[in-house]
Amino acid sequence: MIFPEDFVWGAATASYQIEGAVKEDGRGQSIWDTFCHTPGNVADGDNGDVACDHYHRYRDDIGLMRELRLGAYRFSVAWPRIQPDGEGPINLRGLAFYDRLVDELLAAKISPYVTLYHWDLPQALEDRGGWTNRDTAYRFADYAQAVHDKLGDRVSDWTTLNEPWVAAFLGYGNGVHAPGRRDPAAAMRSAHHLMLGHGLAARRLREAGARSIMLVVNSAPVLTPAQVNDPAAVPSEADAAATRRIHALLTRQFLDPAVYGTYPEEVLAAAGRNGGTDHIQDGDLELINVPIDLIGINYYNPCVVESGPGLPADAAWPGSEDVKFAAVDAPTTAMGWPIVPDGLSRLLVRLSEDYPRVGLMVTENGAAFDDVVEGGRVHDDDRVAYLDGHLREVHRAIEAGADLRGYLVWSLLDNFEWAEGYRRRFGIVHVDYATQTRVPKDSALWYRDVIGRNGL
Ligand code: IFM
Repeated sequence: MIFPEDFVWGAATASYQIEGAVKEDGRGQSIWDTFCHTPGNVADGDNGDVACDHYHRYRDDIGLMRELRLGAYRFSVAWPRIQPDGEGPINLRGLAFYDRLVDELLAAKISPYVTLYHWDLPQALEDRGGWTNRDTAYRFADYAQAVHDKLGDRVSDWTTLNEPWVAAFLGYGNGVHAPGRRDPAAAMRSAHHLMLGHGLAARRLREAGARSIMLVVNSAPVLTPAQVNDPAAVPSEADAAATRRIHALLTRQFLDPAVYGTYPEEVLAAAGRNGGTDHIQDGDLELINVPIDLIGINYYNPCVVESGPGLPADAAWPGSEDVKFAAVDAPTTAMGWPIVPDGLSRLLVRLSEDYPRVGLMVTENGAAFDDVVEGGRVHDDDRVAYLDGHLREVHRAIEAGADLRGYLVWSLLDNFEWAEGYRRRFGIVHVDYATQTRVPKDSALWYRDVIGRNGL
């Protein structure tokens, strides 16, 4: 099973999950610092103060990437390192870290894929309303420009936002993520302002000469329980309407405005029932609709729903009244997420049909398992099986015609898994947090060989 010649193989991380050094070189406070240091928000009271200490160990980590033959490394820039208060003067010492990181990657022949926003909003901006405040979108564009000014001569692959659904709906809707707000109207507003920020930043990046611009979404095929095991199953009209509505809230809410300059009617109706649509101003959709080169897909499991007459909306899903979120009959990862590899090919084929002019990249895929180190090794056969199963589906989607450019495993390192703290390990490289020792798991060695063969 061989992949296209120029297929991109790599791994992904995010700033707050691995860097640590939260008080170094002038970094300002982020909403995740505040959230973690508020008791009760994160499992075991964990926080990102030290994380994988990547801020100091990045050279060794790039050495590991080289040993694993990665062709690409997707990382995010911490906005509070660049602008401690979210606006105003650039903190050159913070920017210098990413400058060194990029140079080191290029020296190792690893392409940097830079994500500008992976959730660590400067706290100073949150104090003024965060993403519920329209001004944050404009501040984001300024910050994007500043990062591009410094790195744009060497970085060609740019991502504006990572998973705006999560930032808006877990951050402002059900409060499981920072800033921990629980307000459906705030979540809907935030989702729009994130997209406005995407459009404003994408335009600046384009004008500054960025070669490739990507928007990354956490997407999933939205299926009825019967469709999980039988793609040919025909749902009732009520169940089909439930899947359409949740697909609109999860995926089309972000990709339709970016690619087509429109919002699905289900999204406008959800906003209408949750605070109204006044925050969507005339001309906003034109600002959001800037041509992008790639859609990044973070896939972990399908979303399974059916009609649930009378049920209230889930706090993370304003507009999901009368929908039942159903369990899936499948083995699960340590996160409790069902393992359904063919959900990935079904998703990729669907997105390539819905957005045919934009290329696709799997920007995250992977799994947490309860790994143990035995005699200096981690025999994570469950993760190898997970990755193998999903890569077969990636190949299948390419054969079916999807314009898929690459695959990035989540994650390079075990890291800070947000509200789950450090107890969930997604890395292909094990991290002993007490000593910061890295041990490539069997999955890392397997992945290295997949990359070497360009196939399975
Ligand atoms: O760790 C996260 C990542 O930050 C965003 N996508 C999902 C991963 C696993 O939960």
